[in-house]
Amino acid sequence: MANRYELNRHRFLAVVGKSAVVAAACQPLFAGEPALAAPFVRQDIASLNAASSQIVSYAKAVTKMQALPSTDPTSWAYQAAIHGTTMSQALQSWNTCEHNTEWFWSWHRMYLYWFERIVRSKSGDPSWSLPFWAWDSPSERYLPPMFRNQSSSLYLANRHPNMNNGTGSLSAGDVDYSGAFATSVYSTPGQTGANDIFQNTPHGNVHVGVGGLMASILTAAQDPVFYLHHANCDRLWQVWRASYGGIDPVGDSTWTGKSHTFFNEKGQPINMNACQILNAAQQLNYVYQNGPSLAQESCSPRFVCCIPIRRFFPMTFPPIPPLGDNQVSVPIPIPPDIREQLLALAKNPAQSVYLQLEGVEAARQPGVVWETYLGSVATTASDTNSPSFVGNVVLFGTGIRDAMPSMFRPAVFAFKINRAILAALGNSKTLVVTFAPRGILINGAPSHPKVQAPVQIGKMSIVAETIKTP
Ligand SMILES: [Cu+2]
Repeated sequence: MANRYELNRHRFLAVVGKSAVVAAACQPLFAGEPALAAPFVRQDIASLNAASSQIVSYAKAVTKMQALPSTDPTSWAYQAAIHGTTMSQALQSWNTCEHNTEWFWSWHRMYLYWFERIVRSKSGDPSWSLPFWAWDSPSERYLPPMFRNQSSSLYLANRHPNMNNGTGSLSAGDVDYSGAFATSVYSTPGQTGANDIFQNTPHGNVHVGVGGLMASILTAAQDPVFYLHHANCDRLWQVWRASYGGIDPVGDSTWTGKSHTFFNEKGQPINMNACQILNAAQQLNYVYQNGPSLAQESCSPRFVCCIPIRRFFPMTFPPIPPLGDNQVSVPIPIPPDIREQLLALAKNPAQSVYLQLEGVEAARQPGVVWETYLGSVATTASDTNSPSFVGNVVLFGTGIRDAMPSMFRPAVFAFKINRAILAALGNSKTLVVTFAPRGILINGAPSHPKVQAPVQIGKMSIVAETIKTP
């Protein structure tokens, strides 16, 4: 089984320039296949309806795949088990999803690519492409209606009932990817890269918000909407790259060298590495509707790695009570000299100051997320637009004891707090961290479902990080 939880093997991978050269290692997968037609366009689900061929063909393929035995690599059960499964057998590639590793974005791109080819084949629709659920758009926070139609194979009873009945929606804070996109660094050991932060918010929040099977890594990929959620995560990877000049962290031999195994539409195993998927349009022959156009990226070893300079502030942090049904606020006294340093660092765009939480875990999926605020006083109202909102404590890929117990490791969160420090510390000698549990929005208002399992936070710290490039 792949060692998918190699926390210590995260690399510092930075976006460093725009001199794209297509290296020999980045040949399209299609070499030897007939010449490619125009790329497939993955469409926004909001531009489709129940009669669209993308929806009709998907539903048809799901039905066909669900009828196949779980030992068939092209079956619904087998495909879902590649991500995670509660079944006790260990067939090839089962339980190999990458979460809270540097391969999160790259592994899921490969996974969707082969899934899409299998669906195209099973549906008999050669033009089929996987739609994406653009939950980041304010008009798409509800579960897409085609997935709520009980007579469709795209419906699944095992979801949050309000998501299924159309009254439940994700909140703006659930899908706020500004924290992840604030950095041009791909992945770091302290989990401060875009790939790292994105896995929690928005990615994890959408899993928890849809609820039911989607809320556990062992069962998430059994929900047909999983693949549309991840298509949006994949699209946002492109958006992030485009926002920093269109290039990617390549050349790191650990990241590019790791091989993952999937199956093609004939059920044959295919090995892939990150060099083969970096350029979706050129190598995988798909683009996103209204997606950013990207410079081609190569896997040449030209990337400049960077040295993280991390500095922990010696302060006394009070113990954090377990996070349960009630809001928890923790005051942190800030010594005068550290206060001056933090204010100076927070103003410096080259410095990132993080509130770091380590050893975060729960016995099972809590079923809520904790909006996290940092201010001069405890936060009393949910306002994820306020400068004191720093992120969400959300458990999905790590930190849940009953999901993959043999592979368990606690979750780590790094919330960038530059803005919050400037807003809070000017007139205060204390910073107050507030954890406020929130469910999805129901009829537009925050809900407060019972927390299914309290969350323990082992350690809190404040750390400043500079990325030094040679
Ligand atoms: Cu996911």
